[in-house]
Amino acid sequence: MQRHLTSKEAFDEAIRVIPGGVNSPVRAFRSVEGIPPFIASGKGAHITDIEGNTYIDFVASWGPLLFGHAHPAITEAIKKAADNGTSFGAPTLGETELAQRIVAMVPSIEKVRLVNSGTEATMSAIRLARGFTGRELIVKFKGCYHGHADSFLIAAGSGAMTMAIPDSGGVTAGTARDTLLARYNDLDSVQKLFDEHGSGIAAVIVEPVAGNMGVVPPKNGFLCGLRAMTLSYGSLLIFDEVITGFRLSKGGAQEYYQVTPDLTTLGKIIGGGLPVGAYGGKAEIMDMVAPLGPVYQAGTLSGNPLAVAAGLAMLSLIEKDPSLYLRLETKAQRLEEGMKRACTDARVAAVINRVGSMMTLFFSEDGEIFDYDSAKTCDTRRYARFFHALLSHGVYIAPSQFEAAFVSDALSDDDIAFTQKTMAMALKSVA
Ligand code: KE4
Repeated sequence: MQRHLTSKEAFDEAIRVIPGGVNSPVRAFRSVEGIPPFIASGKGAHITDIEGNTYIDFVASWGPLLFGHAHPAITEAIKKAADNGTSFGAPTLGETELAQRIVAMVPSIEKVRLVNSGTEATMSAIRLARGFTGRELIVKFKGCYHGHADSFLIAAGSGAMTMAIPDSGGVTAGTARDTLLARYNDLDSVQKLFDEHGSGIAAVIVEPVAGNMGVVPPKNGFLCGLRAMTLSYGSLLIFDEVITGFRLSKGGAQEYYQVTPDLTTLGKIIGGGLPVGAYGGKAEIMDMVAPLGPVYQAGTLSGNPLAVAAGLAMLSLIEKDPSLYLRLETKAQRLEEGMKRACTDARVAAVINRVGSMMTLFFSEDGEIFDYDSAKTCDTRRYARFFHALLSHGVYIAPSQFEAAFVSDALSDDDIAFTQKTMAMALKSVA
């Protein structure tokens, strides 16, 4: 029986039994304050909360929903799979087909292992890099977020940055010691680490387009510089494409920028909204993974038939739609241009970073946001006011300055026009 609660009542109830009332911190609206709407349903580019309010959704479950909510091809595939059983803990044909499709679409991947989240993918990828190279140190970039495995919660982005706990409690000094920090878009900071630790560095892991300090694109030469440096020191280059995979192009950021990593981690879009992650790369490296090799990794629900069915439906939608990325680019470009005009009209100092269908409006006077330190100069209080002005008028963007807004193919011309009008109003209200 459907209970008629307000989101406030629902949140109060959730808080009594779930830490912070949410199952992932960024959903709690801590940095923008206020009560998070409890969502009842989604369809296309729109979501509806339990009070019946509707929103144009630019969070899109933080990236998976390239075609919007409840796409019929995806929901039908899940329903059909469910009728045959939800999990077997044994190999299924669907897993092989999904792996074959990923191998065919992602340039660097010759073999791939399916897991259940982006975090599982990245933590397995660095364990594999350590096992393959026999080295212990990992390089990550301040402000990049690779999920919540201990090795990554050092100067982490996304919710850790939002909550001002980039170095999480509970991560041991020993673990932190094996994670070296560099500055995004600063090859010299990476060179310095290689000069000092070169022969001990197993891998450099990077978001090829950072999405977790807000969207920060790689500067010209940054990614190919990392490729050259890791090759010269015998370290692996890991592209964390949990966000960018299948979002920036069929082959993700590595195809978009023509830089081929040794390992790639995937998530979000490949599950079509269900829990799927994956890590893959050269067969020579992947063959080190159990049961073939000595690097252990496992998962009860890895390759789950429902999640695989959703992923196969999602990749089919992508593969049979040659104009998809052009449409996404056109929609996102129109939004960006509208936002720029509205910032000028409202005389609000802002920086808009966009790559394809992922973007962030930064409230910064600095003119350029290119790494963690520049992102941290943003006026998060003004962002919070902007966020609520939009939310109260039916536009739902990320409840944090340090996240991305995602454009889905379900966004209509009317949605874009409404969003531009609402953003213009919201920017005037925070000027
Ligand atoms: P998950 O474990 O949350 O599936 O994936 C971790 C992850 C790994 N790599 C990148 C580049 C990621 O962006 C993520 C997760 N992204 C965040 C949003 N920026 C998930 C949202 C949340 O934490 O609730």
